[in-house]
Amino acid sequence: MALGNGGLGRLAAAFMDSLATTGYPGFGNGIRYQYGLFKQRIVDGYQVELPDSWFGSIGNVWETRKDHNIVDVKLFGDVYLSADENGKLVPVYEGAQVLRAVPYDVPQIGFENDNINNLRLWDVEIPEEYELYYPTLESRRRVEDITAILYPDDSNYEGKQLRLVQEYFMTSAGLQTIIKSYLKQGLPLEQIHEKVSVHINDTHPAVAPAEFMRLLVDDYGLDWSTAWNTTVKTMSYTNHTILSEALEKWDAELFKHVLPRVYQIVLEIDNRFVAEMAQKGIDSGVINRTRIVKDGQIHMANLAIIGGHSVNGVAKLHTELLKEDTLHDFYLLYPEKFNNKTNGIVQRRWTQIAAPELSKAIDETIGEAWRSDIHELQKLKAYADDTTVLDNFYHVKQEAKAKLARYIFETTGVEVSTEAIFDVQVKRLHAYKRQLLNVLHIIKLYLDLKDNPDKDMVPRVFIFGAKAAPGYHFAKSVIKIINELANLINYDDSLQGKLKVVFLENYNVSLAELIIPAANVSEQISLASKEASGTSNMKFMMTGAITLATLDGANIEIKDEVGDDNIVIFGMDKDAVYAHYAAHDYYARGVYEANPVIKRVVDSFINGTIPNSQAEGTEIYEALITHNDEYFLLEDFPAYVEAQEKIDQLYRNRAQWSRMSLLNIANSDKFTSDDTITEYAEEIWNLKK
Ligand code: OAK
Repeated sequence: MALGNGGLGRLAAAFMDSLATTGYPGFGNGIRYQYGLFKQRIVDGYQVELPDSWFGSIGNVWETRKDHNIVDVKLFGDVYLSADENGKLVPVYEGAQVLRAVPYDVPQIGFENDNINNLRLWDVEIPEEYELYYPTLESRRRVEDITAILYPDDSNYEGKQLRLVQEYFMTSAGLQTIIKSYLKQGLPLEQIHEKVSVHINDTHPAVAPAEFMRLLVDDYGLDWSTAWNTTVKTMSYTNHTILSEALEKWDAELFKHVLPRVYQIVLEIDNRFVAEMAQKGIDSGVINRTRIVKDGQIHMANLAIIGGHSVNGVAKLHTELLKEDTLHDFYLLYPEKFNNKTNGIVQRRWTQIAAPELSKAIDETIGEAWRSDIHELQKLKAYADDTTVLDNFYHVKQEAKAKLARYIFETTGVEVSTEAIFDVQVKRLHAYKRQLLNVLHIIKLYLDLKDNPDKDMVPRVFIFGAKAAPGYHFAKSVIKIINELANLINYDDSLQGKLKVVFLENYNVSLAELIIPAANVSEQISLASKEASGTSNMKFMMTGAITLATLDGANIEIKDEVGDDNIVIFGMDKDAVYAHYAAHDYYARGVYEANPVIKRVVDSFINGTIPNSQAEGTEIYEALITHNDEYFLLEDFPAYVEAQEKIDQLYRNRAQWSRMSLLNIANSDKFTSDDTITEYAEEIWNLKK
């Protein structure tokens, strides 16, 4: 089910799997989108988006509709406060739209245990008693739109009303169900935090603390401070990005229009927060930067942090950056709330399912115990100098490469040799991830080979997979350039097959299962500080690719595990990047003019070297030179070229490369999501198996 965009969604899937496997009672809530993330086709080098009608003709055989768990969700209308018979002010809600939230449950099955957890996907329907309010097809369609389609933006935020409705619809339905099921145990509502934890996975469900307050106060009659106390103890929040363009901020007028009662509650939370902080003598600048409602906007991350007891980042560096920069003011107010939970991956999917031959080779070397206890992989270290074992693993990789080579030929018509280095960058297309840096290097290799066809290099196949958000113009231009570069290079006989470029359309989890085990090089080249964690980096490591990386996200922790000799690191670190921000001293045109190699590579975007891409080439040239290269590609370029030359040299020594590869696999156990989820359960949720 493509019910997510990129790393954030796949991580949620991993956590659901790990919760069931480690035996924790953990349940997911999501939206039963009719259409998941778009299917990508490449036509004339351009991305074309097609609908992902994943229900097909047979529907989803794994789901069960649960009519007895239907709840209603109210939107729009007017709310005013009126005194009841005891003089207590109660909200009166008039003219609201009432929608039915219908749950479809999808079992989440643990690995070789008897645990089944539940992923509840919410669909929307018009309640029978309100049918008359929807006399036209158009009015019915507006309701259906709520669960029609997943927004295809990754790490980017669009302030669209329908999106707010989607977020609230799912969050309210989920929270109502949680309260009802808790109350069935006959326990007092004000102690719900002792039995229940609600985790806010990025800010998309960050309306949760306010909605929980509404339910506790309005629907169940708790007084404000009792309700607030239990809300904060129930809620916790994970931040998945430091990019400011991804932080959700709703226009206050829009929010008030869609959720009039929740808006009042948000205002009350905000007022009380400001009063409490002022009373504690907190600096007014800090209060202003951390409050929820300001400048006509509702800051959702602020609501999640104030309304919960825990805030975590998803890799060590990311959490440090949250504390010292992005969320620094909050860190001053609530240091005890901050903690790190480095991401992980489901080893079962990325070894046993995606890499069966590799899994068999591991069995033959250390036995089968690693299949249920991934930490057994460490035993592979003992074979780092065993030539028979290294040879076996080498052939397993060759087999995976052959499988991918066949797929490449069938889908693109391009022939690639398995003797070449398979150099892979697969992830969402985003400027900060710097696919363009990879492209600059490919152009350099191409120009070098044109100058000197006898250049001594190990043949290289550069493999890309990436979806661009449909409205992200620059990202789409990069896709077009990659495809045109591929056309230029793949059919030029003078290159003697030393260079190939392949863009595989419709990158998704299934394709990842084919591509990742076949990779020799894992490109993790985001600008230091920008990639919160990354998780494909872990999947590549676990299947024996060598990581070529900047010191960003979880790359740093991968380096710590494998050691400097078994990874290739290059480029600016986070301090160098921040130093440029502080000094405002980066000048891309200067770098370009001072370095003839860079100049030649960058000029090839505008001088006709890459055919059929004049507009895209100009856009990229301008991003780099006129708009001052926001992600410092040009400064990192020489170090990247050097790192790539190191890869070339290392690969020539098959024994050494195989040793590095084996040590990567052996140390990858650190990144199992089973352990990540155990840390969430023990340190944040206080959850028992
Ligand atoms: C998407 C939309 C809004 C905010 C964050 C994202 C997102 O996908 N973040 C990604 O989360 C992954 C899981 O934690 C991380 O590995 C990626 O680095 C991060 O970009």
